[in-house]
Amino acid sequence: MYVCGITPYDATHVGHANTYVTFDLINRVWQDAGHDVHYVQNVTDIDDPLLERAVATGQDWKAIADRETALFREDMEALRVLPPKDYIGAVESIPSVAEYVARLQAAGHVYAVDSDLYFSVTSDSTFGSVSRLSRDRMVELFAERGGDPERPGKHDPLDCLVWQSERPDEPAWDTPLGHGRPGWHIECAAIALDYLGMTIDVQGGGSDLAFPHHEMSASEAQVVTDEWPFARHYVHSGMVSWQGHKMSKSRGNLVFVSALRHERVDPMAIRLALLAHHYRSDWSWSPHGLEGAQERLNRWRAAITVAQAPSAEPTLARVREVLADDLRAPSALDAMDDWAHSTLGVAAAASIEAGSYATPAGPGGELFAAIADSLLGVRL
Ligand code: 5CA
Ligand code: ZN
Repeated sequence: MYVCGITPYDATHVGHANTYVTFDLINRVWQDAGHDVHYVQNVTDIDDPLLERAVATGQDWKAIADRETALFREDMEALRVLPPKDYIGAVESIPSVAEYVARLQAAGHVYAVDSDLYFSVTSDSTFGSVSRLSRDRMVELFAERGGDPERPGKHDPLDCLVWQSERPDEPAWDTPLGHGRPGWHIECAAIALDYLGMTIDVQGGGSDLAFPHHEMSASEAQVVTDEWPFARHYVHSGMVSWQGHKMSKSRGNLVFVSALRHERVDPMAIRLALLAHHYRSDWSWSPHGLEGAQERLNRWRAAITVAQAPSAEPTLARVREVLADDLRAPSALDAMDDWAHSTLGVAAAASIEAGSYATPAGPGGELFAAIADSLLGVRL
């Protein structure tokens, strides 16, 4: 599984967290089923937004990337997101990217516009099969999401940049392609090919990456290897909004995971607030949802301390069943609630204080805590 990582120019918000918790759930479900999961994630530690933030704040782009990447890893650890086996930066991948671009160029699939290099999307006869959008919609989204359909000299408006020659006051690396830096999509194609190879089971990210990012990466990988498909499944998690708009660093309507942690919000409550939504749905963050998640966490923690708790075996079977069915996390939480509810009784559940980690008092509680921990990533 290859999951697109952050561009580290600002802190991790709950939208990002929702995406990484989604893929963490896939990782956990696979591991629970006995698979040996090879999980790879990149970090886009050089790209336009990072350089723009550096200019705007007078900081060094590398210092921003290092700081925000470290904070992301801390946030993920707090949310109990299992780390990928390989966590790879764009900068360290530049020699490899340059090699793939050179191979594409030698085979006639890359051409120059001024001194920048572009990938011809028509060289992949299956181009468009990831996002399945109309051409008009593709052109529209390409312009919105970092592409340059209008640039003169391109053979097709959708052709994407694979190598950008050095610009004044911007970092550049010396490669056989010249002095410059990689385009975005080829970064993920190269890292996925280097660490996983063709064909991966899941290429993942938020739904805003379906086009152009995953479409372009897949085409580049397919053309350079002459194999198909790049991924068996493209899995896209829904967008989390706040104040009426998709949470985005460029708009600034953000709820940061680190800010919630500083307010002493239990990261396990944040995780439960995310898991209460099916991964493909778009939804709006709300303090109310977080309160509900904290109450649920309190109930579960209280329930495992009940000595005479019933067996949680049927709960385990149910949680496995609903997660195997299109990753229905909300139904998994319902199944957990049923056990907690019958263990506690409604009246007692209402009066539980927020607490820290609870200790199971019997075998029912022990199994319940183990399901929460290993399958859902929620430590009770
Ligand atoms: N570095 C690239 C991927 S190679 C990138 O898209 N970085 S990002 O920092 O902009 O986003 C990181 C991940 O969070 C992506 O999978 C993106 O789809 C997801 N994401 C961004 N905003 C939201 C949001 N509001 N809700 C849910 N997921 C989001
Ligand atoms: Zn990516």
